[in-house]
Amino acid sequence: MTNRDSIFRDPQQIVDFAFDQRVVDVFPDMIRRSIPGYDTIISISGLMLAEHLKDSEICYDLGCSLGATTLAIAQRLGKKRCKLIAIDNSEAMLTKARKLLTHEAIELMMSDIRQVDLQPAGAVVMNFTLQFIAPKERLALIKKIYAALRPGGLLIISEKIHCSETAEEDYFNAIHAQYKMANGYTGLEVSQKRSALEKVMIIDDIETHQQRMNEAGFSDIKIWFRCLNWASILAVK
Ligand code: GEK
Repeated sequence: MTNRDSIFRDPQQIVDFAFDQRVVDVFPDMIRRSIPGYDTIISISGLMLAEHLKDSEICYDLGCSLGATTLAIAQRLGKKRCKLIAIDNSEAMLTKARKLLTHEAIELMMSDIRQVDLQPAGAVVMNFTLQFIAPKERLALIKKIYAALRPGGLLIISEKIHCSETAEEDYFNAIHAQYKMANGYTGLEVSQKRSALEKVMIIDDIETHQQRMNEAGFSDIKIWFRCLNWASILAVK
């Protein structure tokens, strides 16, 4: 059963958002009511990653939370015996993920993705995680992923994005706020959560993502999903 997210319902002193027990308890509800296209991104990225992996290869899910993407991949592996390594640095997330993810292909690891050594891999996914890494540390992380991937390996990154034009950005932000209210959040909840995320979730525009991936070595980069100010990008080494 999924608990309903009411973390920001009451007026409160805003502190920086953290992936703590309170968030873990409501996470599936929170993320689905907040990110347009979340279920589509998870299931289709799971499909693409499973299809791309060769037998016995490793796939990393960086910032796995409760492991939704890893589970989507596992369900599509068929006869391939791959190892799906799902990493997060929130102890509360991983404790719950351990209870939810019992598939034999999955290995959960509590680690900071900026510091972890990556083994040679066929694919890597970072769904809605890079935005929580300090901007100056992002290129090094993408370079580390590039180095770990085999030639032809796949990287999928999904993020909230800035638009290059202010009018478009304002329009998408307004519609996104309406989307959240249509999903049952109040205006106060939307604005209090926005404030809590202000310093911890720093978003880039799509061109910055593409340039960074390019600088890391990726040449084949495609936007495969876009909805308002959310996008998912795939890149092949
Ligand atoms: C999903 N991918 O359901 N090292 C490891 N994990 C980190 C780090 C770090 N340095 N920084 C943040 N995280 C998931 C959703 S949520 C996105 C990903 C969101 C983890 C953090 O603990 C959290 O679990 C996750 O990245 C981001 O598709 O809630 O908006």
